[in-house]
Amino acid sequence: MEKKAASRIMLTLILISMLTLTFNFRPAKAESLYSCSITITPTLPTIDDEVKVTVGFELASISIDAEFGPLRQIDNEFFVDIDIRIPAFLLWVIGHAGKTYSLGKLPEGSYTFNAIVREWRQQPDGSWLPFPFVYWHSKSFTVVSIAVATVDIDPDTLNLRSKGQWITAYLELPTGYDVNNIDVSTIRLNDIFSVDSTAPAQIGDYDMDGISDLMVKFNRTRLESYIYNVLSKKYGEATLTITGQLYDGTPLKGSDTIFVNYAGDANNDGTINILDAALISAHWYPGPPIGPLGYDPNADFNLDLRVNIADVGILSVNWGQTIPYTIP
Ligand SMILES: [Ca+2]
Ligand SMILES: [Ca+2]
Ligand SMILES: [Ca+2]
Ligand SMILES: [Ca+2]
Repeated sequence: MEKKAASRIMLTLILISMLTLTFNFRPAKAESLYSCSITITPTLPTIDDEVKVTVGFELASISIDAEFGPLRQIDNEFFVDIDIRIPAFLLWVIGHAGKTYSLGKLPEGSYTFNAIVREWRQQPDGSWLPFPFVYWHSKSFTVVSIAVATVDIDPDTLNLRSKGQWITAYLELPTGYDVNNIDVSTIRLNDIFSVDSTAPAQIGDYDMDGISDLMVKFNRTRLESYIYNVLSKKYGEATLTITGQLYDGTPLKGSDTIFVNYAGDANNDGTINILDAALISAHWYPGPPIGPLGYDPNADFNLDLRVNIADVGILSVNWGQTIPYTIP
């Protein structure tokens, strides 16, 4: 232990002893020795989020032991009773990571979480005395509503042959919300991709259903590389989620599912050609005829535990193409 830290602990020990003595004689003047932290996750919860509260205690930068009671709720207030024990000597402090309470999903509104703390202080003879007051630590937070957007991503199917600079998303908002109020700079696809600024967002009604929609575009090469390399999705459905905010801070969220086919590279050399076709034939399964090398998942592009005509079809869609390159 460093000298500085040791002297800090010594100083705290002396301080605790002094306060303990003070408390024994003049309880009304004594103050809490510990600090309490209450953390709400996520910081700005929506009606769609599970709200969690983490309560922890520290004494001279050391997490301290506590007995956490059950969660109680009265209207928009949550309460927990907590007993914390402060040993006579700081070196006896038992580390404790705190406790996380789940408040579940909550309706829109303002809430307060209250930690009601009773402090037990160990006396020099080893016995425990309850501090005559309870400490009340509170944290307020707000649960906001969410505008659930209808999202249509275009195209519906992506394969290695499909060309184009962008992937387009059309967003519609439920009654009571206006797509003109969407702050386009806050829009993200799968929390990562922002809207391609070289393609201006437009408001129209592309599906002619009478509900205005906002059209935004995302860089196609980057998104394809992400689906292939990060989501490791080579064949099948991929769900893409759009999030963002209205100018008044209301979050919006919506998803669409597209179909991707980037499969066909059975030998993982980056291109789809006759070598991959040869592997399908060599691993043809279950046959007849059974391929001489038996089943191999690398040749089973749709992962249905068969290597057959369906995999040939998947390969032929992407014939002659290269797989999406990695975006750093
Ligand atoms: Ca679609
Ligand atoms: Ca529309
Ligand atoms: Ca290949
Ligand atoms: Ca297959």
